[in-house]
Amino acid sequence: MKLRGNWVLLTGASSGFGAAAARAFGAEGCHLLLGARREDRLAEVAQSARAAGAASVQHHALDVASTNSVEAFVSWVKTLTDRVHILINNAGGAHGLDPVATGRDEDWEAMVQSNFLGLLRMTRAVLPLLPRDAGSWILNVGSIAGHRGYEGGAAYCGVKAGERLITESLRLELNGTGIRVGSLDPGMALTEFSDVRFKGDQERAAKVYAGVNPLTAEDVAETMVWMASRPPHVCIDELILKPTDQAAIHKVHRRT
Ligand code: NDP
Ligand code: 8X3
Repeated sequence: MKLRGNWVLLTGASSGFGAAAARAFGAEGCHLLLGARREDRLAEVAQSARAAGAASVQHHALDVASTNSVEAFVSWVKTLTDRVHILINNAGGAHGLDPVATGRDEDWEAMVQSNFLGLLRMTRAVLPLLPRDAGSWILNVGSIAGHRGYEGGAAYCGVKAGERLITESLRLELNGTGIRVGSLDPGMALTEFSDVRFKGDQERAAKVYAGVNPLTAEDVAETMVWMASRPPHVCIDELILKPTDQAAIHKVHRRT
């Protein structure tokens, strides 16, 4: 289906997948509603999405870890449109790579708040705006970390596994409404993900991708557009997207 003229709401639009998705949906002629905490970055992304061909681009501060912020954001959305055809729940990320034995409350809480509760809060708030029987979408960003645990990943893997089950539960709850619900679960992708996980330690972040050809944010954004543009009777329930170099979460081919 053509996406031109659709209203697309993107969380976590200030960098990585969200920023690339703003440009990709913009190039399809969509109206864009962008949210994240860093408004200066949102303004830059908005400019590049306009240049890519978006029908309109608006942005507003959003912290998905706060119900008040989510409600304020959606009130703002309602001043611009009475419908959102595509909700992309992308905001989130990992904080730390500590084993459970030395894990920190603030890291765990940040991961639960953004990846898990943020997804629930945004979906609850936007659901009344999603058209019924019109091929609309709730597209959640999961991870291969939600399919398999790894050392140091307990909380992150846990919240991403939770994302898969929220997605499945929502699909059951919304059956018969025409609203599609799916999960896009990428593997290793070069974004600000590891900078955030390692709290700005860029050397440590760079090591994650050393000698590997990771996914790019654009690879992920292109896949979002492909999922969203399937005919209305087609729902991609779950899609795993990995770099060829990453055969499994632990099995990564490195050239160095
Ligand atoms: P980035 O760090 O580049 O982007 C994360 C985005 O999420 C930023 O726009 C950030 O904006 C936003 N965000 C984080 N917390 C909040 C919050 N509380 N409220 C609102 N926005 C928030 O990483 P990616 O683009 O890689 O990550 C996007 C999603 O993809 C995440 O859910 C991540 O877990 C997932 N993912 C990433 C993979 C990877 O290897 N890169 C692989 C698989 C999944 P701001 O800080 O301005 O609020
Ligand atoms: C990000 C992928 O493997 O770093 O979700 O957890 S991984």
